Amino acid sequence: MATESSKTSPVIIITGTPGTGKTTHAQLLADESPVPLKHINIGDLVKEKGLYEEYDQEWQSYTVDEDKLVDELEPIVARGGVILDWHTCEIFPERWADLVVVLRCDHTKLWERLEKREYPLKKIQENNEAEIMQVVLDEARGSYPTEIVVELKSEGTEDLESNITRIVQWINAWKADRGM
Ligand code: DAT
Repeated sequence: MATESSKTSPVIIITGTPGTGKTTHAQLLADESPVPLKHINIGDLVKEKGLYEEYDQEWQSYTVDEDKLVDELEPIVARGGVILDWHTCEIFPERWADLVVVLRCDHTKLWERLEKREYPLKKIQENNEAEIMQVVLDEARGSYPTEIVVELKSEGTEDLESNITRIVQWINAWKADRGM
């Protein structure tokens, strides 16, 4: 669990299989949040800061240097007020997170979204299978206390809007709990 500190804004992890809508949610949440929240797209950060070991041509993705990534994020996360947007969450220490949102999407819809991204077939298949097997949800449940892990459907704009409303309500309750 996140340690009590002088944080005035929470740390929210938004995770899910690639294509489930993490970045879309994180951007909208950063805009609509009642407290300042900085959206950190981990994939972009890894590229920008060179926090990887190599680029895997076959999978067209970076092999992340997890120690470097955690070291880079530690001081930022300690201040609070961030949304961490990544397709995996188990490397983030349990104490970091106040809320972990796991986005879910029907696999047919997910396949279409990943095809539009022009992912190699192998990568589409792997991600699709991971979504069906709820790999990210199990990982989140295995890494954080059950009460802070929330599974949300992300298939259409109505889901997006209701999810953001729900997270904003959660942020208001988080503030109220701290007398803010
Ligand atoms: P991720 O960051 O998880 O890889 P994304 O936010 O880039 O996913 O979304 C992938 C595509 O799917 C993008 O074109 C936006 C669309 N999308 C995602 N969630 C959606 C939702 N709830 N309603 C409508 N479109 C959505």
